[in-house]
Amino acid sequence: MSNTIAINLPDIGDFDTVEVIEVLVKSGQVLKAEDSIVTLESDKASMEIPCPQAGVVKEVHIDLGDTISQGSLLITLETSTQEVSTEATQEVSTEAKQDKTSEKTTQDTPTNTKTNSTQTLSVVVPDIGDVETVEVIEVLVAAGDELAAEDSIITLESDKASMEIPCPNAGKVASLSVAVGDKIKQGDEILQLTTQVTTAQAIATQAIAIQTTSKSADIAENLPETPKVQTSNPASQSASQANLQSASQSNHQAVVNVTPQAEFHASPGIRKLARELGIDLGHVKGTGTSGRITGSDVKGFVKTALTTLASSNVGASGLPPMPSADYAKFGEVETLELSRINKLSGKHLHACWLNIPHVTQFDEVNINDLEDFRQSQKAKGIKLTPLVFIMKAVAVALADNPRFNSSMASDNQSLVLKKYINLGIAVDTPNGLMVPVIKDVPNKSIAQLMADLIDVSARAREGKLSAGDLQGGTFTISSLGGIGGTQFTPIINAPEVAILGVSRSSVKPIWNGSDFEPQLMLPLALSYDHRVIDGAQGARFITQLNALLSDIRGLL
Ligand code: CAO
Repeated sequence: MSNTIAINLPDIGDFDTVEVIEVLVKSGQVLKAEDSIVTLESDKASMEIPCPQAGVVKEVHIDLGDTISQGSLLITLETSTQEVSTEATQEVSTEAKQDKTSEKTTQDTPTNTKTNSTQTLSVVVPDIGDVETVEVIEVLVAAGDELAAEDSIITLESDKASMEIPCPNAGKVASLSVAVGDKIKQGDEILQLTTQVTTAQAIATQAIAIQTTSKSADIAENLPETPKVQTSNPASQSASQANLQSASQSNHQAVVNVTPQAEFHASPGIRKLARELGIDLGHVKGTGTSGRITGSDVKGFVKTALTTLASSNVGASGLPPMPSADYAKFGEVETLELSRINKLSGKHLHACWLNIPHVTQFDEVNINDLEDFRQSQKAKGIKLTPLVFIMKAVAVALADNPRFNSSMASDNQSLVLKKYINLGIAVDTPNGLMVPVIKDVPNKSIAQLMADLIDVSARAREGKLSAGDLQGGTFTISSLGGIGGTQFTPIINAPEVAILGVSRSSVKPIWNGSDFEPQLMLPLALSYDHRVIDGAQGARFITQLNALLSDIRGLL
């Protein structure tokens, strides 16, 4: 025999009215006792209302956005008050197909399910996908624990992913069959669970059987994807151990297969958590009642994503890592530990190179006049290298082109223009590259700059630079002119936006309009951040440098 009962909103505490923010059931849907019917939200909290009894939803009486209060009719539920029997199955099944002529509506409260007896069930490992055996890395329950359906019981880990296994039923843990470190597979027993067998639960089993035999289209549409339950002995009086094992397995299959991407059920708290973590819940498989997404599902999703990322062929930068090789296979090798400076500067240079869209603009400067002047000073015992003239020229060009003396604001939406000009000078030291900063360059003479350069480069090589010597730069010059090479592309020293590379000058035949003349040409390479500096601005900057260095009278 079956009844149609009304499920009303129970006492919800201090709230007079609450809003329906999610309807979790549909007409024809099979519910177990405690399955959530609706999510409600007041200005202070949100809550899910569970169904007090198992059965099949006959009609849903609420809609999204409804404002309801204690006693409001939520759903009508077809259920049975009889002991489960084959006849009962037939009877309810017939009613389900026949448009229900003899309905009896009774009021119900969340506490009126009847307890008949207890039974001990074996909870086993469900279908866990492609993996053969997995390791138990966490046992989340102990003998004697009272569990709600869907409480996580163990965490399993394969080489690809980790997953929490939910308990298919509510009950008390009678004994544990696994321990941390065990290797287990699908079908292995996890624990023994003592459950209360209620009339409602027995009916739920029957209801699944009814759905299986019914040809009704609207009921078929709501069939849970639990083929193993459907094919297991549906007419038995109480759920056998085999049935529950199947239920557990198919429950997991439902988790894998059922939830459509666009439709998912999750409480506001879980939705908020997902928003904070930037997770699209459409990709998370729900393991809660009716496929609801639980906190464990979200955590599991994140864990799996991180594990997959870590085990995938992708480095932290998002780039594929370089393959490692066994160099010793081909001959003798020696391993040389990188210096602390190598490690630090390497990390910084890598970040700069990856983060900044670099453009390098080249030019050659005729420095015949500069060289004549330099040699004349040398003859007087005054040492001046080309670099100090370059520093002076750069300071003038920076003053005229403030974008080159700027940094991108941290939100990448504006530029911080610096009203001071401090030049970082790359210095080659036995321990690696260092970049001391020579401050206030526009206000220093060529001679003073030379003295500063000698001082900082000496201290850099002796490891005697202070933290202050390395800070406050606005633009960097890297000069390899004393060593050699024709050109190179310097890496911008972020947060600066440009850098000048200087290579070794050499005498070249330059066409003067009628003849080739030997001229001393100095190669320059200007790398700039293309987010900050346009190509035309880069070309103008290097052209101005060229003019200043070709005719040094403006610098002296
Ligand atoms: N073309 C031709 N000759 C040059 C030159 C150039 N562009 N630049 C310097 N020289 C000459 C100098 O005039 C000097 O010769 P004289 O004694 O006859 O005048 C000689 O080369 C050596 O100069 P220097 O290198 O000692 O002095 P500097 O002022 O040019 O440079 C410093 C100083 C500290 C920048 C330099 O010693 C240095 O360490 N350079 C390496 C920078 C570096 O490693 N950059 C790469 C960074 S990215 O890895």
